Amino acid sequence: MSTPTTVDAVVIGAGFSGLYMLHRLRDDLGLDVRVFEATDGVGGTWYSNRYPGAKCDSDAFVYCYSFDPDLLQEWQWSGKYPKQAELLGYLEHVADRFDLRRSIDFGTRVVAAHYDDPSATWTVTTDAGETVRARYLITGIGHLTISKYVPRIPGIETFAGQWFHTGSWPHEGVDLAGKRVGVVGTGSSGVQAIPEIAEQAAHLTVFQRTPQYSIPARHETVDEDFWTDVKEHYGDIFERSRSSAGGFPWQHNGRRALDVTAEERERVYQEAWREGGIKFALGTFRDVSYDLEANRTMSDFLRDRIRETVQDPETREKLVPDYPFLARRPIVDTGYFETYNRPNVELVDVKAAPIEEITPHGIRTAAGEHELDVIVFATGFDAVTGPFFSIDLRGRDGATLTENWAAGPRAYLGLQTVDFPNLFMITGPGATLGNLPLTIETHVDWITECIASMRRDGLTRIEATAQAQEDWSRHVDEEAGRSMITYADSWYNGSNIPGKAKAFVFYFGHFGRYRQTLGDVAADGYKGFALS
Ligand code: NA7
Repeated sequence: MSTPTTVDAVVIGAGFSGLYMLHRLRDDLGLDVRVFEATDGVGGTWYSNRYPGAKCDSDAFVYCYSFDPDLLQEWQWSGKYPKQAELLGYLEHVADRFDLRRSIDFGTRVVAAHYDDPSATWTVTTDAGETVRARYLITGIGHLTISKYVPRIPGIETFAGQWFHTGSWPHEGVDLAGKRVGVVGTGSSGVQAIPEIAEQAAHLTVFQRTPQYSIPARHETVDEDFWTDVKEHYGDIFERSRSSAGGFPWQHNGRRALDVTAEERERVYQEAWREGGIKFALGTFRDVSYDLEANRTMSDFLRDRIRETVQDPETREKLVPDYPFLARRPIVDTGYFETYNRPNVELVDVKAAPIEEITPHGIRTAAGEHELDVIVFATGFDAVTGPFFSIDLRGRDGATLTENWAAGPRAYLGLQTVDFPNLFMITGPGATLGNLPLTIETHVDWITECIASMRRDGLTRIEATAQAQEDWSRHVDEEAGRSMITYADSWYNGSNIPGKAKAFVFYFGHFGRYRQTLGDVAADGYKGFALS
């Protein structure tokens, strides 16, 4: 073990969060910052998720940094929803443009971080055996990437073919030509991967537990005029996004679905459907996100689109969800439902006949065996808590997050958690989700201002108070309770992982108002935080 070096701040992760945090602390505050990144490159989620079809499913023109007007002008996206390689290229460009790589240790995983109260510092240990002491520890570890989830299906070790998780797809790709491929899981990753795998493989079997709603991306529908307009109005676009409900530059139309005629509803939904993308979920009637009856009109519209797309009656009915749209994360696709019309694609309902084991030849469900050469687990992640629990984090008096979060993760404003002074979490539990780069910028800017103000005032320690954390967590639960999220299980409430505590991991309230709250808290002398 080396003698610890001392810096002002350690940042974990070099994705959207870590890169911007580094830039602000190092280049704006002049702090000494070390960034540790477990992989060999920048990009975080966009470095790791390389499965066929991996794409952005927020509109790229706002799924990017907004902090530098020149960066906004110089970068050109290929369309609405670029593929992973393009997003990775963007983040690599940002790293080079702001000379960030020189402060990042790549291929270096933080294995432990222990807090020392008398000195109000963190001692961080890496898998290279280095120890670094820092006043501030900031996590930019993402919600998902580190903690891939592969279900424990008996017999997996006997499988004679190859298997992969979508989140750790080999960089050199996988040759699926002529192969019989099985995809387990139909979340965002599965829905993106399935159409591309179907084109490459000889045969594709999709093992679906829960059917999904999905909105066509229509990646190609933006033209040169669109980009000219966007670039002229970027200032206004981000202004609107910052005060919007979900971090996007559009709002609902101000009307209630149940106040208009069925014809008018159909017209509005058809128009949004033709435009495609995530805007469909946020940009029509105001009440579809909180009123079950209003929501039903939108859910029915989407069910009709599935039924009119999928030709085989049996497959079609398996694909129609029975829970409300927006009860799970909205999915955006390119040719997902159409894929089930291909002769080489078969849908297996594993809710009706669960997977029982993996054999040397494939997957056996209660209804029979499916022979496979390759299995793709698009089975998601142990979200939010998984990445934190992968590090031996110890707060005051040796407190651990595993114990503190046994009933579900809790954090004040999604930024700090009790017993862990000077640990800032970029988009930690209880933060908004929405258009993530904007949430990330919001957090990074807030943390930067907070650290700058502490330094001005000669303060060395900041920690969320138990009361503030408790109040915020109650508010998180209330907002979730008002939304559609309560009507289905998913990684949003921890229920995708067997045995995991069921708790809402994000704040589903209004993004603009959340930003306002953060600003008010800071203006009010960091209300809810104890500073010393
Ligand atoms: P998700 O959205 O968590 O989806 C995982 C999928 O895997 C989902 O369809 C699950 O079915 C399915 N799953 C999980 N375990 C099993 C077992 N044991 N058997 C069969 N099927 C299973 O992960 P993604 O990677 O697609 O997306 C995660 C986020 O990444 C996404 O929301 C975006 O923010 C980007 P279930 O629906 O639980 O019945």
